Amino acid sequence: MSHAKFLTRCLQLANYAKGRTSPNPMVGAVIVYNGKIIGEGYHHKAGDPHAEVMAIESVKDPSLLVSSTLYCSLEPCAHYGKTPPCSLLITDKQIPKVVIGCSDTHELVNGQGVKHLQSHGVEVLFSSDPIPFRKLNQVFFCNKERNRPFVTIKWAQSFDGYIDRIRKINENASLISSPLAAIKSHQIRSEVDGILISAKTLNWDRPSLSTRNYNGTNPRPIILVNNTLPDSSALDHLSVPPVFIGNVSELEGDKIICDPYTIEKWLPELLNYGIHHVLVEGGGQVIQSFVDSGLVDQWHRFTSINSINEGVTAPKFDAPLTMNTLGTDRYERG
Ligand code: AOF
Ligand code: ZN
Repeated sequence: MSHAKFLTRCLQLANYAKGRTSPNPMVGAVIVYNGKIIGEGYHHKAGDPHAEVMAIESVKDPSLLVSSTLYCSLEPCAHYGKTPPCSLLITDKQIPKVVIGCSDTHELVNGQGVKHLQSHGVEVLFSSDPIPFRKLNQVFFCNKERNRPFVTIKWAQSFDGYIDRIRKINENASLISSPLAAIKSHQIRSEVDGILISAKTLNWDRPSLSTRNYNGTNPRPIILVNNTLPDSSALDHLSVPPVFIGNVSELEGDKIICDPYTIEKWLPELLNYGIHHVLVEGGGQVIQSFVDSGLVDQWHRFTSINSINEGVTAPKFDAPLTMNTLGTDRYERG
């Protein structure tokens, strides 16, 4: 019997709620009797029942549960949060076997779910490959295990390695990547909770930081203030009110007052603003300082076919070469 097949179905189910479960993980569960799926469920959003509950409730003939196997993409929880513990429901229903994609490293679960199941005589197996299950909830695991938001960096560079030409303030930024890359980059924006740029980039580029080329929610702008203060007219262009970071006591609005250069000190505080995943968009120095601090979890790079001969150098980033194309650009990610 193939555990992999049913665990893959759990991943598929979990993904139905992509982008809607934060701060909770995406989780899918299936119940199998005699090699056939008799129940399925997934966690729809924080506060709603967990995947295991949805799967158990979907079974038409509950008398089969005592002879079934429950597959779930994440270790069943063991704590009373917004909902009661799934591991307790599993033992109450006398389900004899559970197959798990990966452990839940939430401090209140972290092996306690498995312990409860095993101490009640449930046979517990783990997937031989936890990676796809860890990857599914990489933001959640980063938040729980590193106590900070997951960090993605993204930039477009010319063929000869520049992210911008040399320009005067109020001259429009050069469009380096192709229109398809613009759609892709707004999709990337739609998957994060916050976009971080420096006040200098804000003043120069006057971005809206919206997802207008893609159907998605606009993330919260995060403005890193070091020497330059943000212009109020540039702030007016933003589609959502920002959070300021730095020595910013005089600025109105949400703010984290700190030394902006010690990223690891203020980054965790973004979690208090519901920012679990942050996209660092620029400028180049800000991206580089995240790279240098070892705080990059994921990256996207668009490389154009055009050279611009001089300009602002792209972040130096040691990434393996892959060759994907998007429109006329090379698109690499990792
Ligand atoms: C599961 N199955 O489908 C999910 C789990 O506040 P609560 O009660 O919703 O608990 C949230 C925590 O439960 C979350 O941080 C994570 O550790 C776990 N999520 N567990 O057994 C699920 N979504
Ligand atoms: Zn649960």
